[in-house]
Amino acid sequence: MGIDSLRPSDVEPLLTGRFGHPYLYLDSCLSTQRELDPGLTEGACAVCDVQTAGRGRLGRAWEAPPGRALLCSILLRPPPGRRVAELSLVGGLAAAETVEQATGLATQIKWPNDVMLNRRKVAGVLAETSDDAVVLGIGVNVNQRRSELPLGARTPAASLYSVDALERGRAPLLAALLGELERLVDLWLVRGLEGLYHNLASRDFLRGRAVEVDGERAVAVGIDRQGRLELKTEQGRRLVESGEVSVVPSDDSPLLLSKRT
Ligand code: BT5
Repeated sequence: MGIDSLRPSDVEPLLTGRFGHPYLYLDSCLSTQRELDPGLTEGACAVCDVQTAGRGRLGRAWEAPPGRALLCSILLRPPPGRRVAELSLVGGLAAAETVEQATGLATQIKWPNDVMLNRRKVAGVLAETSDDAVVLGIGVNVNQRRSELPLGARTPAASLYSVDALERGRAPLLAALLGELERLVDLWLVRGLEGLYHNLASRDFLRGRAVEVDGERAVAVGIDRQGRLELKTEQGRRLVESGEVSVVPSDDSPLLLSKRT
């Protein structure tokens, strides 16, 4: 493959909708999350080839070697009163559909913000508010070799390349991601999460799995219609609005649903 670039001259001709305008490209930046002025129009997008301080949630780091991944942030302006957390799910769905179309392989959403391919995390989403805007950051692992993926992550990582050994141009993937995100955000604006619920529920990675949430063991019932995670615990059912979920290895699970006698 020739030079795989995300410069405006390679990406802008592929954009078909509102998202991606204006398109701000940097070879290197701390984090694309810092590059969007909240006064820009909805759909403004910041992209770089490498981040020196890429971030995940709760102060965690997002790591990708130069030139291998999609690292982008998109400015959104949800109407007042809408739950920003839902936009993480919308962004996750957009990334999931884009990866699925590119690979032909099924993807899943691990609540609240991971996109899974072959049971590994291939993309992550971070929704942050800035004035009355939301900056939605999406990182997709595209051409990283196995040795370039983070080691020791709680959720093992994958890239598209690590799954099918095909090297892909990132510009068409980015254009597809922006188009998909625009379509899903428009649907969400009109119909809320309800309009995306079937798509979300059918990709629910945690459903039925033994999990640990904030130190408590539970079985994930699944993502509910408001985008929360429903859990079945020893004390009964409860809903989680946000939090950290880890999957408990199956031979270590408490078997809450069918207790051993
Ligand atoms: C996320 O956080 O998954 C949100 C990631 C958002 C990244 C994008 S890139 C463009 C934009 N600019 C930014 O600075 N951020 C956004 P979280 O669920 O907290 O996951 C972070 C954890 O995932 C880390 O602690 C690592 O264990 C792991 N990790 C780091 N880099 C990874 C990668 N490339 N692939 C898979 N896992 C990774």
